[in-house]
Amino acid sequence: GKSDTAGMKEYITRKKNEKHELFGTAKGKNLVLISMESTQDFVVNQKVNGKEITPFLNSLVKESYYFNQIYDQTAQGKTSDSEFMIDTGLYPLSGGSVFVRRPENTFISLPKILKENGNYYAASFHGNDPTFWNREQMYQTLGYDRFFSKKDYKVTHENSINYGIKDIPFFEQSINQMERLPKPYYAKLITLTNHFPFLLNEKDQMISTANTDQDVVNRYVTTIRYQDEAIKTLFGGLKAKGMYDDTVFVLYGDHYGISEKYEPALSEMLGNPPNPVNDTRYKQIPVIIHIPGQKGKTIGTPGGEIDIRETLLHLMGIDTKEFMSFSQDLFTRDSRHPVIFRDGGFVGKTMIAQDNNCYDKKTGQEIEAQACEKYQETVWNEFHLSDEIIYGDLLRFAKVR
Ligand code: GP9
Ligand code: MN
Repeated sequence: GKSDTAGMKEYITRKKNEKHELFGTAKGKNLVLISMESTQDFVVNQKVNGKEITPFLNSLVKESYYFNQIYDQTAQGKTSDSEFMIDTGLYPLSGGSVFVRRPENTFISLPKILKENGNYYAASFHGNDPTFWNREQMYQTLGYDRFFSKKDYKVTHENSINYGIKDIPFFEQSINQMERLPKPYYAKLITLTNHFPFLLNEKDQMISTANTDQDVVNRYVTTIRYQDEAIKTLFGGLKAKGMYDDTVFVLYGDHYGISEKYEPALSEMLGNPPNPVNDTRYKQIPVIIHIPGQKGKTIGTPGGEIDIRETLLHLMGIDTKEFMSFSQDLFTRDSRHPVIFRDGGFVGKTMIAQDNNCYDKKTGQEIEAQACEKYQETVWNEFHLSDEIIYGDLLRFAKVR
């Protein structure tokens, strides 16, 4: 209705499009996006049995913009929801995956925006079956020029585990394809090995398992360590081929990996005392933006996965004022604006709403519901508007510009 349109307009114009000092510093560069399967933020700078579980990421964050307070906002669509948020700046649906449910919609997506602003070529790389999450169809809708999927890789019994090709051969083979892409390009690479139930051949294990009472948690450490090595391989390969310097890298965890059931064992491993809001805290995923030549810094502004898109577009010098999206630039994001989750929970500046209870963000002590109530309207308003756009296919008439 009318109020929805007004509400949407408010969201569009509310955006400051603040041109902070880094605006445009990645303009025209190739974009390499690395979606790290089930990678939670606690892995960064974490040791298990005295050994770092992500030595490469730990060195990378020292020379990157590392956002360490970003939350997983995916719903049932898991990886596909994370892809959807980053490409469109819209929220996932409360049920199912937009990739599966709305592939015939029009979206103002990252590939389309980059095509319009700099004639970028967009390709996605992922070792699983092309129809998984309906990617093959949805990628066409989103404007990808090419999808390198399972059929484009040399997949053998030897180089596979769990869902498919292991991350190291995946990256090795991807580099050869990336080399041939028209420039500038947007290449999205989606890892796979660190997927539940975190299986790995003994010879690929570069660290010993943890010793909690949950094997899922114990094995997670080994697949995280393997993925880290794979990413190191990718960077090494790109450097060797002269494909590193003129590129902006975005690495992020797509969603949690250790589900609630295993969280007590995780807390034990991390030495975290039990806390009612641990579940929300474990929703944190790493977001790392690496621009060769820039020093970077660690940034503790709270934000959501959906905010990756706006942050990136600003770095790439693209004006986003007209886009209907809920993404906010993490360099200027107002920490009073809640980071919202599809189950109605959220993280505010000083409180956390989880399972219909309100908690003090710092201590995790339950506080009176009133403290959370004033934000509840923003939560439902944002989801309502986002859903309207998706269900009404409202971007049909919008311009990419
Ligand atoms: C499958 C991969 C994992 O192709 O993206 O999917 P998930 O189960 O994490 O959504
Ligand atoms: Mn995933």
